[in-house]
Amino acid sequence: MNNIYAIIFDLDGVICSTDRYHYLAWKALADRLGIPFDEQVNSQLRGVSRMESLEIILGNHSGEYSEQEKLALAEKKNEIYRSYLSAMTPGDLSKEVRMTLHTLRQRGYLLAIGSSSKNTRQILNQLGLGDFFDAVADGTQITKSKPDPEVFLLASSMLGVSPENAIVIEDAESGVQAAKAGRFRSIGIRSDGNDPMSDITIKKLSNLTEIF
Ligand code: B16
Ligand code: MG
Repeated sequence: MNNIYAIIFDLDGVICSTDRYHYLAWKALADRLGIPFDEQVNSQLRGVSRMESLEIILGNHSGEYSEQEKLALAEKKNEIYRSYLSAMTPGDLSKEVRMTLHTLRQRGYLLAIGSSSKNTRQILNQLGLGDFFDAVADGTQITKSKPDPEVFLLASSMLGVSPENAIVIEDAESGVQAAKAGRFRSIGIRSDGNDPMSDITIKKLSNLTEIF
């Protein structure tokens, strides 16, 4: 692909399957609150910050909770989520992802993470990727989560590359919107191969080695 020097990866749902753990943790919280929660609601949470996710889940019930109670609920969800994370090891990094990352590095691309997650550093460390990426931009360093482009703009500036020379790899609609808002090209990962919003759609991460 022309003039691409850097590849910025989303984390949850692209590098690892922690999106499943987010689902299970939010589901446990919603069940306790007696609020309906399913995969359809969950799909709206991809790439969205923890507090914004809570607002989406609470929906019409949002006004029934004080700000302090909401912070406690988000903390409870994070506690459940982190209990899943604690069991992760380098063995949870799929061979496909490992091979793809190493091939792209060998081919000379700069590689970065752009994630809304405040748990990014822990996840990368547990997967054995703590020192791998050339830049890591995450939820601890930004004020606006996806679909705002802040996290991707931070990643590209850390790399010293302008948005037109970088591409974003995303599984979430909010992430593809964030890429567009930051004037990045984007590749969407969809198992059905159909993502009308991204510039290119691939079915699995290893397809990147056929593009770059
Ligand atoms: P945390 P990504 C996002 O990560 C997740 O997709 C989203 O579901 C989550 O709410 C958000 O991180 C915040 O995560 O609670 O760990 O700070 O997809 O941008 O890598
Ligand atoms: Mg994601």
